[in-house]
Amino acid sequence: MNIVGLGQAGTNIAEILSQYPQYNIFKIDAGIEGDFDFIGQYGETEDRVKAYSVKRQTDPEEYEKNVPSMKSFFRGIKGETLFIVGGSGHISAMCLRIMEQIKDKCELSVLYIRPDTSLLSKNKSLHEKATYGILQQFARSGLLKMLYLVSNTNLEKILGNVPIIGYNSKINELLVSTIHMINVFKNSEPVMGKIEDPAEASRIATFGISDIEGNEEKSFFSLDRTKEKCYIYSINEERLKTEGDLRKKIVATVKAQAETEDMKVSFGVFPTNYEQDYCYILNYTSIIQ
Ligand SMILES: Nc1nc2c(ncn2[C@@H]2O[C@H](COP(=O)(O)OP(=O)(O)OP(=O)(O)O)[C@@H](O)[C@H]2O)c(=O)[nH]1
Ligand SMILES: [Mg+2]
Repeated sequence: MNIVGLGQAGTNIAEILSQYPQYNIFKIDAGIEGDFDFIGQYGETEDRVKAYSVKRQTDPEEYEKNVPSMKSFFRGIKGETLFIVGGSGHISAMCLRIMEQIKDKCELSVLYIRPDTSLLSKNKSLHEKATYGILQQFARSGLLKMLYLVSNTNLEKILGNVPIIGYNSKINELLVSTIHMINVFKNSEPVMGKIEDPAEASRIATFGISDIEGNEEKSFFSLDRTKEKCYIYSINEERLKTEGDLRKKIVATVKAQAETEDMKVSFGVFPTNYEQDYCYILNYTSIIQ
């Protein structure tokens, strides 16, 4: 899977994902690793991690006007690609023009990091709203396979108190471990259930986590009108073999959701060697947020 990270939020998250061998990483930002136009391959992970330093501009309009041809940077890119961008950053104005250069070669999804909008200046807030709106239109019209929305405010709430120094890395770690585990399980065989693909029209999504009992679902974005849901249970293999009531618990959670909220629900149960059990959740809707 390819990961394209744009701007500070995008490149930070891409960097954490680079620890896993499953991903080819493309980082794009102003002034990363020197001021060359094209840095090329570097670092321990060599050919899996590439970085592109773009010229710093003073406003979003200039970034949008000055998108270089990135043909050689993206050479050979194909298949599933996740484009990660933080809203409100000036450089995010490049995102559509960059996506245009790769959309015919790969299956493109976007992970949109929504900043705490109450902290933004008026200009940044307008810019953020525009990007947020356009990406949703793109998703709705089928130009994106999926638009994943994630809110920094929600991530912070899930973690509880997050210190100022290391704030971004803390919330990024929660996000990255969730995305990565979901990817791993999507490519594994469940011992029970099946991860269903969402309907064609459901192209706006978010992630969530919960305990195995399904007591409290914590969503990475407060999605309005979730239409489809998938529960991905990551459970210690020994417990899967020995605990008689696990099956009942899982079926009860899934049924309760399907009945009370009238939505399509699927689930998959996956054995792991981890001591701690988790439930990861995918929420989908077709409704513009
Ligand atoms: N989750 C997360 N959010 C971040 C991170 N870094 C920045 N953000 C948020 O993303 C928003 C966009 O900021 P940046 O990513 O710094 O901006 P940029 O994309 O580099 O764009 P410029 O304005 O051109 O520097 C900010 O409001 C931050 O709250 C990060 O590592 N993780
Ligand atoms: Mg920046």
